[in-house]
Amino acid sequence: AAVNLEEILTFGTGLARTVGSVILDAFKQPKNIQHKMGCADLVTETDQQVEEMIIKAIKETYPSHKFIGEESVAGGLKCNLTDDPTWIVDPIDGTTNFVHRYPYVAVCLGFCVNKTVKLGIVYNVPNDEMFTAIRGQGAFSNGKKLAVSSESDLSKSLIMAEFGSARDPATVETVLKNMSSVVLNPVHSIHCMGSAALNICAVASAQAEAYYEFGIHCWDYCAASIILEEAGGVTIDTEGGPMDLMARRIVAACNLTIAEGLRKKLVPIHFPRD
Ligand code: LIP
Repeated sequence: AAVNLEEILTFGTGLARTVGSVILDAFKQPKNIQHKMGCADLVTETDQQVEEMIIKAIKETYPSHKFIGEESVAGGLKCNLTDDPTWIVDPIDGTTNFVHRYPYVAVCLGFCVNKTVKLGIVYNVPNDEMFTAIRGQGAFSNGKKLAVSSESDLSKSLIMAEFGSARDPATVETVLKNMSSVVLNPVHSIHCMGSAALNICAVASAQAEAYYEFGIHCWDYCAASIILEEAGGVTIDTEGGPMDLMARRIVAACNLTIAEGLRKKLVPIHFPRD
């Protein structure tokens, strides 16, 4: 069946708002926190509940579509992107923020056909900010068209980055080494918002010039990547060339000059592919 992206966007934004109200209700309540891959890799019952709601709703409306979801993969399902229409879902990007009531928490719905991201929805729940993009049609935040920063000097840039969730000393050392070589470039500053998707949306909104991270997963950057591209920005692989959705790493920037300048400062950190 032909895919109608406008119809999917209407459905997806409605779904993001519906689960957003569940997230908002839970946001201020005490949380039942569990750990996944390590002491800093958190999950709550809300992550799991919201992912189930999202998958159930998509299955009812689009029975032929496939999914990759953060909590389903954590539960043992394989991360298998095919040419079929596929939703890549992060029920709560910024789970650490959610746990600490730090108000940058997003529902991420990416939609791929032929392994290409066609549509992205990132809903910042506490701020009620809906980022959307359809390939070729621009990017929007609450309906307002987005355009990236025109800065081309890395030394005048604000960079978004994260500590990530790995806590083995060798990885942490390289994360810090990368932050140090970026800040000494120099750059104006490095900020950590605690959500890969919202970091990328900040670049799409001209609130920052670039973001990079190693160790993220496809659901953390799928939806946001098209929002940035449609706002006029670029997403590249940390080795150069186009972004690889399954490589667990990205440099996202307002333009290629900034992206390449930043990329060259980074020592790669290797994670198994999604
Ligand atoms: C998290 C990110 C965060 C990043 C972590 C993790 P989660 O996603 O968005 O910014 O540093 O590696 O992937 O677990 O909250 O969906």
